[in-house]
Amino acid sequence: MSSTIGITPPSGITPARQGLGSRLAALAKIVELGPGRVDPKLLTESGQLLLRAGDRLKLSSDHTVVALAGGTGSGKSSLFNSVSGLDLSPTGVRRPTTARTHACVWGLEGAGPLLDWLQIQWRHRFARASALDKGESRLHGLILLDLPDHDSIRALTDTEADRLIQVADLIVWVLDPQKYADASTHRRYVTELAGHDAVTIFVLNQADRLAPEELAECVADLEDLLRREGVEHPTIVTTSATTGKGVDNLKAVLADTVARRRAAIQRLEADLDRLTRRLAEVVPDEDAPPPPVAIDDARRIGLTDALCDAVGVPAVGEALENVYGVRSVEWVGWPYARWAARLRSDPLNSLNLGDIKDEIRGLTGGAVTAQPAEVDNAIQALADGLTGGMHETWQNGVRDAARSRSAQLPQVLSEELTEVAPSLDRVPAWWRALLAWQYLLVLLFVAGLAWVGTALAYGVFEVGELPANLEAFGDASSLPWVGLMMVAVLGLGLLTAMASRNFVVLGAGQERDRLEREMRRRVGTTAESMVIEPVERELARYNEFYTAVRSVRG
Ligand SMILES: Nc1nc2c(ncn2[C@@H]2O[C@H](COP(=O)(O)OP(=O)(O)OP(=O)(O)O)[C@@H](O)[C@H]2O)c(=O)[nH]1
Ligand SMILES: [Mg+2]
Repeated sequence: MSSTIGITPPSGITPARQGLGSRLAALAKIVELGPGRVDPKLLTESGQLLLRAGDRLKLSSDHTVVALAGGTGSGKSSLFNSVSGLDLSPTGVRRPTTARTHACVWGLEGAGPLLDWLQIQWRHRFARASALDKGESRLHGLILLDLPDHDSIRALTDTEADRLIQVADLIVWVLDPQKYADASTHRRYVTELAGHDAVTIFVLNQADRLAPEELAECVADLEDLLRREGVEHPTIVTTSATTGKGVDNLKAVLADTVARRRAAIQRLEADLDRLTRRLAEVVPDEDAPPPPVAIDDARRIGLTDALCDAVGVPAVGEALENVYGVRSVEWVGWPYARWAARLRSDPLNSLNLGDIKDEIRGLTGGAVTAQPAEVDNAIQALADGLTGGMHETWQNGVRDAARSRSAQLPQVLSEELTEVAPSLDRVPAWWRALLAWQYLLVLLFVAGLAWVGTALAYGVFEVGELPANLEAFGDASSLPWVGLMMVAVLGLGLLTAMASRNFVVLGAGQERDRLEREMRRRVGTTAESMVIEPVERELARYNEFYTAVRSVRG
């Protein structure tokens, strides 16, 4: 007796067609964004599925394409004839018998383009005429395909069976008791179509060859085998094409599928699910934090800091501050101290200044050796901070984007910094004013000296007579006052020099700050265009991809 065992109604996950549409749109996005990041084979398969889905959804939704597949001699053609009630497809003992796919259509209207798409030859298309349809109206919309066997050594039939197994809405695996555990059926297709429970039926044909208890054993064994292959809820129907037992059960399952008109969508959904599982391997788990969309301020600052260090901005700033300090002595120092130092001809002083100037010119004059290794480290640190949780291929993508212009970066940075190189010979106006002031004081001192000389010569040693209008200069009593004035002048000069020192320190600090700020700004702008922007583009691409994978999951 034929029986229907383990029929599990396709689970309730039957999203509306719109759901499938948006999932397919997400898949299209993945195909667009995936190259270079996703296994090309997977992308090719995704592209093929998109094409197939596009085609199938455009064609008749009133028809359900059911393919009878299986090894040669299992009884596909016999079952095809038995279900259709006509002797349409030759059966035989010579293997393999069926070379080209035969199709029988219940309700031909509108099926033409679908049959064309399935590439069924005209002479192998059959229709159940309305006169013959009595009692068969429940199968209206069924397109039953009798495939060539899928394991034939003949490449032609093999390809055709393969092709139609890929595109049919529902696959009916026809197995016979001798070969149901056939590796080629199970390994090559069943494993690949695991997860397609809703659109796969297993028919154990030639049931008449077995005793009832043997049949039950066989079914249990097959069920076990299928579960092991990953088919969670196998639908198994036992039939005998020759006696007709169980064929009605098979028809009932087919009628149910045809009536719901969901097989086409369920098939595409199952294919999509399968792809999704593989695609999901390149994105983090659901509960992982979502990837960053943009680079936050702290990371931008971190990168700018690191690049500033790599090009030696603080060193340039410090050198500038030193040059400023050393040079200021020439202008705002106490002239007497300077002259005394010169007399001592302290070569170290001028050498130092020369060295510092050379250093600063070196740092800013194109020879800014923005240490490539340090630049690279800075970029690497940025990329590493962003890619936590990402799949390796996307981590590499972000890293590559960050490094995309790193070869030119040191050069561009040094060019930028050269433009803001400080003018080392610039003299602030207040330095000039102070110099003039100090020289004025020196003049006063010299005048005082002359006065003292004159007073001593004419007032004390009385070497002669001064003209009447210059008598005051020869008056010895003026000596203490003149002396006092000279001490005051010296003291004023010294005080001015000391006060200036503080202003010089302040000014040097300000100059350094101004220079460093400008350099940082330039480094920041360069980092923005050469590192941050490419990385953000890649992050945006990853985010789109990530969202698409989420959407394709449905
Ligand atoms: N006893 C018995 N024999 C069957 C049954 N179904 C098919 N056969 C026989 O098995 C042989 C092969 O049947 P086909 O229907 O040609 O098998 P097929 O799967 O179409 O084979 P290919 O076209 O070569 O792939 C024929 O001799 C059939 O008569 C069945 O249920 N019981
Ligand atoms: Mg056949």
